[in-house]
Amino acid sequence: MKVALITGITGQDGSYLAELLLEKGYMVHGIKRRSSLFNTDRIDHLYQDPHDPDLRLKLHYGDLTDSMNLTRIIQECQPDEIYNLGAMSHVAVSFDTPEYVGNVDGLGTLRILEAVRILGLEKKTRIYQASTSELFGGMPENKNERGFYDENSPLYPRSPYGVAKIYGFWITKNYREAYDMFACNGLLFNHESPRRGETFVTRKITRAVAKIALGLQEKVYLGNLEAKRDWGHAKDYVRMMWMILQADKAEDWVIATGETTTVRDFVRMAFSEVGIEIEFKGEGVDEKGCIKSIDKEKYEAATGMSTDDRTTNNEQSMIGKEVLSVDPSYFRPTEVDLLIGDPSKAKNKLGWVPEHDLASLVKDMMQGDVAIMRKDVDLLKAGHEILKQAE
Ligand code: NDP
Ligand code: GDR
Repeated sequence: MKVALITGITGQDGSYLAELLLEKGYMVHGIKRRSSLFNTDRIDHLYQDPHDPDLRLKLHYGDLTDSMNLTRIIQECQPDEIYNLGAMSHVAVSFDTPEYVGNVDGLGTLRILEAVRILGLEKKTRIYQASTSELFGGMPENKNERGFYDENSPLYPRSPYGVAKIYGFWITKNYREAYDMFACNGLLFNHESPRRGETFVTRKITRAVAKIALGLQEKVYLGNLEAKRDWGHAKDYVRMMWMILQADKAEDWVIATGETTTVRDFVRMAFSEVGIEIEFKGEGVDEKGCIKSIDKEKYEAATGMSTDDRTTNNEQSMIGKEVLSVDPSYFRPTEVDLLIGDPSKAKNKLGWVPEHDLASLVKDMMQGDVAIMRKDVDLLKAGHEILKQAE
């Protein structure tokens, strides 16, 4: 039985990757952080009793800032494959915690590589490093002649997160060259899912749209609506992580859809899933999103409610309603304006065929969030209070 170790198993990608590896028959070890509350929501459906003699998923307490802990876990598991997905992964938050992000996302990668080397596992253990399209920084002059970022594009990170991840990228490459280790970078462009963290822009939008549609929230505040991202589905991307470690040769790979979309258009698509057409008025920080029209049939099919059942407003009061404003506090000190990746190498050499496009991703996320928010509607109707959460 192949053995895998996943750092960041409690995150979006870690949870989908654990599912995939269990399906493939792996023994899966995962590192979770100690937290004052349970933090395993995304993998609770995979939980196995540690006393089960056929146990195939084992969680270890650990942290990427603790090399002794990492070395001990790797020694204990003797993994064939390590997927280093653990990170402080929020670009905006990295401006608030630059030292921490350097320690976890940069030095954390070194700690994994060095542990494998110290334990003499260089020839046994293959390592996947979660690198990122943030390394390209969206610099227009660095795109290839076809207008994409690819494996040969120059790197120019634009945040403490990007700078920490560029250390992770280069130290992975260096250990591959210096010690002949099978260590690969996946330069993955943004990938989302119903399990995406609630403060990343796509999930923030789909949650807010579901709440606005059901009458649980008045409006959403966003930052830069002009930013363009190449958004794929996390399920397709974790399959690539696995394929990268099954390749004949250790290399670095760009994984992307090859299409780019503005945050504004993502908002339009999300509202459209619940039959609501949005129009944008004004410019810059004064830009607003208002409800232009409602397709009642589509609304009812998507929400399972009539527009008149909404908790706060009925259809008439919805038309013209301002549901989106720009809040400059979400702007970043330096922004990555546009990302678009060229996945040709992965498609041609590894035969990667993604199953989702942006439309099916938005549908999947909206269905997930409408289902969650419907439970809140039921709670309210039964006279209970629902909790407000920070964004
Ligand atoms: P998430 O933020 O959802 O998950 C991050 C994981 O890392 C969580 O399990 C988190 O634990 C864990 N973690 C955070 N800090 C530490 C630490 N100090 N020690 C150990 N574990 C830690 O990220 P994603 O799943 O979206 O991304 C996975 C990886 O891929 C990350 O490295 C990210 O930077 C990178 N990436 C992501 C992309 C995307 O679009 N999703 C694109 C390109 C790269 P906890 O649950 O306790 O917080
Ligand atoms: P990103 O993702 O920074 O690309 O990093 P995020 O969803 O946070 O931002 C995407 C773009 O949307 C703009 N934006 C907002 N972003 C957030 N979070 N909240 C808002 O209210 C908002 N309004 C506009 C941002 O300015 C940005 O341009 C993600 C993470 O998963 C990284 O870990 C990963 O490496 C990269 O994707 C690829």
